[in-house]
Amino acid sequence: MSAPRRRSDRRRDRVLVAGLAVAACAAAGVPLAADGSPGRAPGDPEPAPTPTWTPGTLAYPPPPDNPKHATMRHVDPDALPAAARGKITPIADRERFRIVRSADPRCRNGWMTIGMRNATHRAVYGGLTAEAGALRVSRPVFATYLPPAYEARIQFRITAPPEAAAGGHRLVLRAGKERLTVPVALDEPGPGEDNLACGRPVAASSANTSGRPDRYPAASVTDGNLNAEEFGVGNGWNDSTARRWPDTLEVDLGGTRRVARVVVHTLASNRYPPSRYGLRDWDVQARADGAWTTVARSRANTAGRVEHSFAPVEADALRIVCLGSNDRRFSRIIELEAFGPAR
Ligand SMILES: [Ca+2]
Repeated sequence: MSAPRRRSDRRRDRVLVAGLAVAACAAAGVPLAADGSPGRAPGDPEPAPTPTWTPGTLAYPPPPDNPKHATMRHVDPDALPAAARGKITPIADRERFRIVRSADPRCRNGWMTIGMRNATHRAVYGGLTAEAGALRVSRPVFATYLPPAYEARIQFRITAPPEAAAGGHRLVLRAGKERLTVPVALDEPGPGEDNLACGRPVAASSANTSGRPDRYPAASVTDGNLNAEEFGVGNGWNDSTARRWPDTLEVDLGGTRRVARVVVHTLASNRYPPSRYGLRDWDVQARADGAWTTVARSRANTAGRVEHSFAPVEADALRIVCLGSNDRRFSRIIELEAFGPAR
């Protein structure tokens, strides 16, 4: 029976493993990864980045000049359909896609996850292209190192410019020698489908700047951008009163509107999962004749997106009264959407 290992031995082993992983990544040309468990919460002062490696997942910290963010994960080649084996293929998280022609052009867009899969036996530097004709894509080219039996995914936005005609469009993804076509429907908004909060002015009880006023702007919660990977670089609000609640975020609807549904998107990125950094407890309130009424509540939330449906109310403003977050420190909201009744 071996003697108990001393703490200094265990620490030495951990340093050795971390050093080997960093060296292996550097040798392979892999961007070094965040471990998904930063000691610093969003809103705290920026520390020097600490590269680490988590087996099975590579999360790319967003560098200042490229806030887009990729997730890499292992796939079992034997579990893939026969047509995908031995190839580099484009992938998408849905077979068809729909965009609503909202009144505000900022919200004439939709999000999906796209990427590519390497089901060959060799590492490649893979390239994915995306094009959608009259529609705009947030990322026409995505290139990354891709080990064998890995896939890389990114959040991806398709936007309909004002001149794009309603009707059927298509998104074409190409990677390796393969092509994937995703039908995209561009529809006029039906009842309850136009986002009443889109582009409307926002007022927050406090706003965290962490030295830069454009890091966590409250106005970004109505800009139509749902990409939480851009949190800290301009998309998403973070209050400035650590460990103190309530915090409030208020959207002026610009006149009395009939509201029956509110969707709250809290922080939910690869690096900052909602179960650890997202908003946990809040009330949704609607203002009529200057008085606020609570129309919905969330308690003990751990999801990134929460949809509240309630009996329709007439309101000229909405606010989220934030009562707690999963890290017990800050309130964080990426986007707030509001819709009228469906009929
Ligand atoms: Ca936003």
